[in-house]
Amino acid sequence: IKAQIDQEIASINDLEDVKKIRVSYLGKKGPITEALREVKNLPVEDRPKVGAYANKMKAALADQLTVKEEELAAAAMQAQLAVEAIDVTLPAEEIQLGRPHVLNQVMEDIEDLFIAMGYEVVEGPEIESDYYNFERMNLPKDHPARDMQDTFYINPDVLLRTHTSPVQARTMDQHDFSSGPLKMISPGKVYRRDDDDATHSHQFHQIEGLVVDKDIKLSDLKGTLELFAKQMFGEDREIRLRPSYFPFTEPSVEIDISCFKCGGQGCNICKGTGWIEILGGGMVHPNVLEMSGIDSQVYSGFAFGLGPDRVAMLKYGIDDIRHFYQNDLRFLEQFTEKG
Ligand code: FA5
Repeated sequence: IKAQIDQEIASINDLEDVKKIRVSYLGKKGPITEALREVKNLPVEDRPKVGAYANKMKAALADQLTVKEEELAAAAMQAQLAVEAIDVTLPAEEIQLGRPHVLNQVMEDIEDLFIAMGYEVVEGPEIESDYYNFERMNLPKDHPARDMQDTFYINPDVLLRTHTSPVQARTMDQHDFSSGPLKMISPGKVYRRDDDDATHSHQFHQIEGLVVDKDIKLSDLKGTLELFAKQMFGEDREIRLRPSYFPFTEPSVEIDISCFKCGGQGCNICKGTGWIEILGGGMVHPNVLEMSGIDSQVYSGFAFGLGPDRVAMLKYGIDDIRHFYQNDLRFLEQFTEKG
């Protein structure tokens, strides 16, 4: 047996072989265990000698197998280290760092300004019902003013929202005035069947603003937007209100911002007039308040819809809105985190 064991140990290749030898020689049915079991049947005088010899063989084999196991484990570790070796002297590959899109940066800057004025940020769905997008904005079916905002319909009752104004209705429906006035902004994507050109895109962004409380006046809207313009673009900016029409506000205004220092940043998109329209707004129409169950005799509000794409164009002197959506890295990389 000893010679056979030695031969088998010499031919071990892996841990599986070690296991097999251990089971076949040291297992319950192995020859050594068998021999030890037989000791009791031997003549008394032979028992100690045979027993001692079998035990010695058992211990020696167990030791040999343990040594083999350790050798195999060490060899496996060496092989793994060789495969996983890292050459720390190799030059590193350049990592391409991402950065926030310039439009997201501008939207966050605008949000921060309004948050500082106590506004809450609210989100609404981009896939919107006709009911919230139009009817709750005082635009019943077949109202001619629906032509101002043609959109992409998913079915006759569901569409891609044309403006962020439906979030006004959704928020007013929820608001409890016993907790204080309603002051919210709602940023997001909107969609229109507009032909793309330098200042129009079929998908663009808006930031809705809404304040409802007792005694809110048009002058509050003007003061708020003046503050916004000066903080966003600098103290020398001015705004001007032009009479306009939206079915959901009365009176309605369009608000332009001055392109200061003509010939400088933003002038090209002001088309020589010195002004660019960046938002629409007005006093919330009593019908819109009443549809949310708000008593228009007691409460009044102002609302506005701001175009951050145009704000970004003005801020950075970008002459074509389409640059924002073409993902050309040469354009996008010009804008660092802080603008
Ligand atoms: C509206 O969408 C109204 N919901 C705004 C409003 C809200 C009025 C609350 C009253 C009360 P208007 O269609 O003018 O209005 O769009 C608002 C702003 O979105 C514009 O001033 C402009 O900055 C931007 N805008 C409109 N159409 C496009 C377009 N196709 N591409 C890029 N920006 C656009």
